[in-house]
Parts: sequence; C-alpha cells; structure tokens
Amino acid sequence: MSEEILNKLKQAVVDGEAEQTAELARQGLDQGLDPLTLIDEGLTPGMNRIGELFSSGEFFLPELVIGGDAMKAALAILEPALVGNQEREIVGRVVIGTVEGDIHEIGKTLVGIMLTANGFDVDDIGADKSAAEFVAAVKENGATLVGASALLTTTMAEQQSIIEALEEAGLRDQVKVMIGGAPVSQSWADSIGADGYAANAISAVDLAFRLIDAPA
Ligand code: HCB
Repeated sequence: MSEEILNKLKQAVVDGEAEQTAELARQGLDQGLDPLTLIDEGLTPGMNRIGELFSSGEFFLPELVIGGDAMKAALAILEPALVGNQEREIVGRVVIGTVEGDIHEIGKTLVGIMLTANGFDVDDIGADKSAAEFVAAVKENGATLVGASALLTTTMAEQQSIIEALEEAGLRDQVKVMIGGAPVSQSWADSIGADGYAANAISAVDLAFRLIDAPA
C-alpha cells in the first residue's frame, strides 16, 4: 500500500501534476505514512527523475518548472506535519538561502523546514541571494549558522564568496557555514573552508546540531 502511494507520488511529480501530488501527499498522511518517507521515497526520486530526463534531452525547462511546482504543492501539505507544535526552546539561529545566480529553492526550503521542526529559529532569505545579503541577515538576527545551497556547477563558487564575506565582516569566528546542493560534496566543502556538507535535509539537521554543539 505504502509502496503504491510512493510510486504514484514520484510519477505525479514527474508528470508535473501539482494538485494530484498534493492530494497524494494528503492521502499518504491519512494512511499514517511518515512525511519524511513521502519526501525521501516519493517526491525526491520524482525530482531526480526529472533531472535525468532533462539531462537526456527528453525534458525541457517547462517540465523542470512544473515538476518543481508539484513538489512545492506537496511540501505545503506536509510542512505542518513535519513542524508540529513548536513549543520547545530555540536551539540555534540559522540563516538559510540559495546563492546568487541560482533560483533553485526547494532543497534549501526543505532543509529550513526540517531545522524549524527540530527547534532552530530559521531565517530563510530565499533564492538568488548575494554574499552581502547572507551577511546582512546574519547581523540582523544574530545567527550562528549559515546554510548555503547551490544547485549549479556555475554557482557553487558563491558558497566560497559567502565564507569570504563573513571573514571580511569579522563574523567568521562566530558563524558556522554548512553547504549543500546537488553538485556539492564534502571535498568541495573542505576546499572552500566550509564547516560542513550535508547531502540531504536529515543529515543537515544532524550537522547543524554538531556545528552549534547543541544536544539533538
Ligand atoms: Co534546474 N538544474 N535548472 N531547475 N533542476 C538541475 C539542478 C540539473 C542538475 C538538471 C540536470 O541537468 N540534470 C541542472 C544543473 C546542472 C549543473 O550545473 N551541474 C539544472 C539546470 C542546468 C538548470 C538551468 C540552467 C536550466 C536552463 O535554464 N537551461 C536553470 C538554472 C536557473 C538558475 O538557477 N539560474 C534551471 C532551473 C530550474 C527550475 C527553476 C526550472 C527548477 C527549480 C524550481 C524551484 O526550485 N522552484 C529546476 C529544478 C526543479 C531542477 C531539478 C530537476 C530538481 C532540483 C530540486 O528541487 N531537487 C534538478 C535535478 C536534480 O537536482 N537532480 C535540476 C529536490 C531537492 C529536495 O533537492 O538537491 O535541491 P536538492 O536539496 C537537497 C540536498 O541537496 C540538500 O538537502 C536538500 C533536501 O534534501 N541541500 C542542503 C540543499 N541545499 C542545502 C543547504 C545546506 O546548508 C545543507 C543541505
């Protein structure tokens, strides 16, 4: 039963059927499925499949757009179930965003939702944000952790720009930087002096707790 709904979710994302994707997410919750399972084993494989079809020339930009919209529609249904009632103490303040020149927003949004669900105060500054905008947001809310997302090989270098901008602003000692996104890796994180790399939202939460030295 759960496998059936997960396969249908994946297919609905690939087909770019936003309403159907949202409805299937709702059905999954009604059936008692964990929202994380619906994301990891339904929605995300759908997005990855779209990426493959784009690479092989079978899909074009419009399919990327409507697939992204379908995933966002389902996330809107799943978010309340992930976040629940937030009555715990704030464990840390995070600024998260996608780097300049890059409009992919779904991954960082999901990481932000998961951090919120785990007690972090999250300032999601959005996509296509410059290093200066990251620094301004850190100053504004006193964040001690930055999450920088990059989905394009052409925008990965902006993650390094954020680290350099934090250094220039004299904030690097107080702020940890974790990076993520499809083309990013641990070795890239090491090479630019980031404090950590996370491959998905769950490992981002683990990493965030380790970086700010708080008990999970
Ligand atoms: Co886009 N796109 N795209 N795209 N896109 C990718 C990323 C390609 C890999 C597709 C491909 O070729 N196979 C490719 C990049 C190739 C490369 O550079 N190596 C690509 C391209 C080329 C482009 C355009 C250049 C296409 C064009 O215009 N010709 C263009 C770029 C525009 C721009 O940014 N300037 C473009 C545009 C788009 C959209 C806007 C149509 C759409 C995004 C819609 C939106 O966000 N609202 C889109 C989409 C949907 C994709 C794919 C299909 C899915 C991305 C996604 O949302 N994945 C993607 C293929 C793929 O990634 N497999 C394709 C789902 C999320 C949940 O995963 O990896 O983003 P995630 O995030 C994870 C993980 O990385 C980690 O946790 C998240 C949650 O688990 N993580 C972090 C992410 N950020 C983190 C930060 C942290 O601190 C910690 C962890």
